[in-house]
Amino acid sequence: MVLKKLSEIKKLLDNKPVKRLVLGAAHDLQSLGAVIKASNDNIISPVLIGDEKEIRKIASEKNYNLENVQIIHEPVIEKTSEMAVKMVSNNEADVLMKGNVGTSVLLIVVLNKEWGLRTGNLLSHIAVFEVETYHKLIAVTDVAMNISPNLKDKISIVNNSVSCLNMLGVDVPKIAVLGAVEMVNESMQATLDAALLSKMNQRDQIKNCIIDGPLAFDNAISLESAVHKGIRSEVAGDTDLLLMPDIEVGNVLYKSLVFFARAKVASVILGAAAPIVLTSRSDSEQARYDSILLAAATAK
Ligand code: COD
Repeated sequence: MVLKKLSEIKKLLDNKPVKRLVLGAAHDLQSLGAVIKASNDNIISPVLIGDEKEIRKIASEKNYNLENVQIIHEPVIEKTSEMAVKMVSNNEADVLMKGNVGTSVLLIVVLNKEWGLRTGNLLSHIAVFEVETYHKLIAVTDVAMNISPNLKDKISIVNNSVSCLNMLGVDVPKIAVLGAVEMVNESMQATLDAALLSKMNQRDQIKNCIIDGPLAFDNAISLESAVHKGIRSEVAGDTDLLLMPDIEVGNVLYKSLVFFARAKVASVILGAAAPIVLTSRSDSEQARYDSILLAAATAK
């Protein structure tokens, strides 16, 4: 199955149980809007943790109905992340969502050794884009969690992403490992990692996907561009997942797609005990709603 639009993820949730989502630091206009919409659409049943007065103020300004929404009053923002994470580790929630709190603040709480959401896997971020000029959804990783992944980390990031894409109906994802060039250059670590990942995939050390790299961005997404450069590749022009060299490149691509290309995006942290919706401050309410869809589709 090939999905072209993020809204199609909703179909994957038909006949599946409604997921319990906990939103920490819930006094956040856009997150609250997305959560209420997803609740009204029967995708999630939400629990909001935060300053109840603030939450109700936003809701009344926006005319949100909080009648069927559980609110846990906690005015100290720092405590809300801990409470939300503990709800997930106690199996009282299926999805964690970041509200009005910094990304690294929440991630540090998630990684707490005693009661955090570690599973022994590397946690990684995936962003799934709907770009008008591309023929299917395309995912990008890691643009928000792992700062400078090494080869071992990249293998884990690939495995996390493959499981996520499988749940979106992509059985054998095509993965382009990006570099600045498509030739191996011993001075560019990204090209060395890409070549190793491709060979490991050929030898079945990394399974259930087709990996090619190094590929430059243009050959990864355009067959014409690959042919023009004489590159023979099963992945070129039909990529499902772009594996980024590091967080800087990934984050710039993410923002370029959203702001220049007006792409829609859904994103989630994978590899933890439950999916984590971790949108950034500049993400729209729609992006937050689509991220909830993605998290619900990938939750156990
Ligand atoms: N998966 C599993 N465990 C991890 C991961 C991971 N991805 N990252 C760190 N850990 C574990 C380590 O094994 C260690 O036990 C502990 O957590 C601390 O590790 P450090 O010291 O390397 O990590 P921290 O605490 O300094 O930072 C972890 C963050 C995730 C907070 C850090 O990597 C970070 O700030 N990432 C970028 C977040 C960000 O600013 N994104 C914004 C983009 S919008």
